[in-house]
Amino acid sequence: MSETQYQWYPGHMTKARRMMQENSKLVDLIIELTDARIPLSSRNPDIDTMFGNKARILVLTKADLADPVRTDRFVKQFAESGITAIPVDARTRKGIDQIRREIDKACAAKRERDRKRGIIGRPVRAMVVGIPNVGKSTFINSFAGKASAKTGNKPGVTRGKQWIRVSKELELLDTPGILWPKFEDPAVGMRLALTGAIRQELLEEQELAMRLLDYLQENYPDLLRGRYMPEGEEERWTFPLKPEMLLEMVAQSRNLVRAGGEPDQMRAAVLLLDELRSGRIGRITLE
Ligand SMILES: Nc1nc2c(ncn2[C@@H]2O[C@H](COP(=O)(O)OP(=O)(O)OP(=O)(O)O)[C@@H](O)[C@H]2O)c(=O)[nH]1
Ligand SMILES: [Mg+2]
Repeated sequence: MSETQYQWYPGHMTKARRMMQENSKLVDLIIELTDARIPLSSRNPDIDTMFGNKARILVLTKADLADPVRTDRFVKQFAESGITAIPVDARTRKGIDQIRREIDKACAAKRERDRKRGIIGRPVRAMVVGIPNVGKSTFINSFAGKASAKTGNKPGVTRGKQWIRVSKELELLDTPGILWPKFEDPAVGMRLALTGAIRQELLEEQELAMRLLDYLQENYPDLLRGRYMPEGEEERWTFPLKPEMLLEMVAQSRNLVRAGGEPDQMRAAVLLLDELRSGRIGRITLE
């Protein structure tokens, strides 16, 4: 996979970025969402320059899909560098209460300033930012306890800005997902494609699937075997295998064959990527 494939930056993201910077002065806090499966690769390096030293909290979304052991490790690593990172599972609302407390903590100074100036009851305003499809709108909905923001399992669902009033004390600004113009490390682009932050059509499925299989063989061999080992053929498919062979193994395990009996790598790749994204292979962290 060549690096140039990831050098792109759609115009609507430039627009979104401008809108976010303009709204920066209206908010007390930035809630930065990252994907728990790729907590480093899903952090937009531009956020620092966009919002300077505005109060910020870090949320790791889709924790239900990530490897819990690695999530714990990342939370500790972030804590060591002074960042409170909170894993959430929007489906069960796990983590939401802790975020509420962190918002209160992060805004305590602001409330005190307001109080001294005689301003009472002004709500805290927070901007929710993150890469496409990371779960910003879903997060806001689970926070608000109602479906106020439009969500969908593809990048680019939210296009404009939308304020959502969570309570008398809190208002959240939903924003469109943005990326950054160039991925210095091509592996970052690959991880963003695997988790669904970049539209699939932009990438070659088979190549992506083989990279994934190689990673799974190295990091989660039991999950890989458990789901895709053709019955009674453990001896033929002894790890380590080349990525091409792993894809063939997936094809065979699901009887995906082309006319003539050759394994259908293309369909195997699509199936594998789909099963990864939906969590059916297991709880997997990709870095
Ligand atoms: N498993 C799981 N899925 C989630 C979670 N949060 C969000 N999703 C799913 O992720 C997909 C994207 O969610 P959205 O809330 O639309 O993401 P977004 O960040 O607003 O996306 P854009 O507006 O396109 O930038 C949806 O299919 C959600 O159901 C979570 O905690 N766990
Ligand atoms: Mg959205």
